[in-house]
Amino acid sequence: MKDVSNLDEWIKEVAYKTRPKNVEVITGAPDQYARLCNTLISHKTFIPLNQELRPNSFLARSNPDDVARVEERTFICTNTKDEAGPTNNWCDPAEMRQKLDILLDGCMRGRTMYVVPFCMGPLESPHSRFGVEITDSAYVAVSLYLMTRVGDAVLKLLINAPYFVKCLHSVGCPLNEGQEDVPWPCRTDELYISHFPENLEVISFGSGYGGNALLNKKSFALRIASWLGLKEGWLAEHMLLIGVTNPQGVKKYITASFPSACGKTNLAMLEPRLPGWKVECIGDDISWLFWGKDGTLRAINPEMGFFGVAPGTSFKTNPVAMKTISHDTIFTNVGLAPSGDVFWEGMDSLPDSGTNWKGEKWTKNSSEKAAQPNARFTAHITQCPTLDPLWNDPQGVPVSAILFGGRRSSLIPLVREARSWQEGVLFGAMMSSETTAAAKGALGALRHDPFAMLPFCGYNMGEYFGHWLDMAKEASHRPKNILPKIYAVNWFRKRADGSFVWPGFGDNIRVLEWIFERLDKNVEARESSIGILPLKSSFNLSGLNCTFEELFSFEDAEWKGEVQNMKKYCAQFGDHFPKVLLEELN
Ligand code: OXD
Ligand code: MN
Repeated sequence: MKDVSNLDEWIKEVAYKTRPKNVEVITGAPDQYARLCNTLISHKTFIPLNQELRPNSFLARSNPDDVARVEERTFICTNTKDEAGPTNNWCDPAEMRQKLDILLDGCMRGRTMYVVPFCMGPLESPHSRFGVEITDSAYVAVSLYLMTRVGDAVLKLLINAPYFVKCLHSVGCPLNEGQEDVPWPCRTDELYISHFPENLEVISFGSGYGGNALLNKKSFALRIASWLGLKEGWLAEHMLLIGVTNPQGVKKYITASFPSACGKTNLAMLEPRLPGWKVECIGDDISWLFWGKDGTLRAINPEMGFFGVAPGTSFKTNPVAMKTISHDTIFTNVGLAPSGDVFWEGMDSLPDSGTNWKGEKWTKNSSEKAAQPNARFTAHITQCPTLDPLWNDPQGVPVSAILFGGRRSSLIPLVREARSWQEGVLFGAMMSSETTAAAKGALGALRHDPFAMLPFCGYNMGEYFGHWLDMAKEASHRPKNILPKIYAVNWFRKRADGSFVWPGFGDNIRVLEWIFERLDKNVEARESSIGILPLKSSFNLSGLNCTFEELFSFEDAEWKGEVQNMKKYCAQFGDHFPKVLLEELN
């Protein structure tokens, strides 16, 4: 009962401080979801879409300043700066609490405070973890309905859980008596996304955007969970999770880690362009990896929905996503067609005119984009037509291969295999990628993004590398001493004229085909200074408009530059950087 009183006390404490007009607990009932959507329509946050074309779906337009994750306002408030490490913004927890205390004082006045009990992972799984988000945003509450397991069923289990993560969110815009609300309240001038790992607590103030406000996702399932994983011996990763079946009917599970907006959703929903292959989806963004009773490394998707990037999604690039979002979907910051349906750049066909994401008139000759480049769709995982039968299995699925990738226009070959777990960890640590619209800031700038976790690691990244290495030590004590094989991939090499060499999307199955063959020891390969590479004779490029050399050739001298660069990067971690990784790099 300790935790119930804890929860009760916390809810009362937050309500006393923030002074909402009323408090509503999310039960998980469909009629509550429908009522909240109606509330959002009446506040003009939601525009209902054409019921015939896009049933039970809505368009939300954010404040134009609140469209992406804000990394410079994201803080890891560990007791010491060293625990947060050099790649996180650190703030002393007491100092941060003092600042937030002032901002939170009365911040929910005139609004409803929603209390959302949620479970990350299958209910009844020993690998799942619980949280409660308190928020004054109905948009956040309904998004959590689609993204996460919420409500009474969760609350019953949460009561007996050893702990839960406290997630407090406010848009920071109290309403005076009689004051009319705006469709998208936010305070981007006073933004704080603050994490207190030692207290299992997140406080987010000022933004309504998904990555800053849906605290179950990046804040809990990556930042706090990575910290929990370090303490408890598991991994919380920015990874998709798929089941891949070859034409002979052999199935393997694969995870892949790419930075934000680099194709995780597309790979998770891949429709193979090779006959006889099947890819089934468990998750498109986050995986939790742990040791199964049988000694294999296993994974679950802690989430239960997609929060995907809309622009670029089409029946050509990702038909499975298009089917997933054909109904019961919340769209944020896309265009609105005269038909009452949504549209965005890169869709199969665009209307001649419509309304852009800011609610302004748009025509196909407009210089401005119809959709904000980080426009999103939010939909429940069960709407995915290629959902894997084991998506909700409490024991997770065994992982055979782990892929690390980034957006690199040169140097990095299409695929290579690590000779050992240690070299694989180095592949992850050396990831760098050209930046995308998922976070506020410059686009296309090359930055180190180890394991695609740069904005999401809740503790010192040097220690995180060590934790990955330790997973292999752990494996040696298990009944089956097997670890997944690790691969580095890059779909984004460009030619001198700026065109992509690799067709990507459904043809990425060719890379998975080679990985399958390698896992089954069916194919020879070539050792090189940067890992194991395919032989030209055994990599399937038939029917494609690119050459093996364009995809795989590299200059040792250029790679030396990459290594030097990495050495400089490692230096910032000081003693926290594992020595064995440095040896591996040398
Ligand atoms: C996301 C992100 O929203 O990585 O998944 O930014
Ligand atoms: Mn992501």
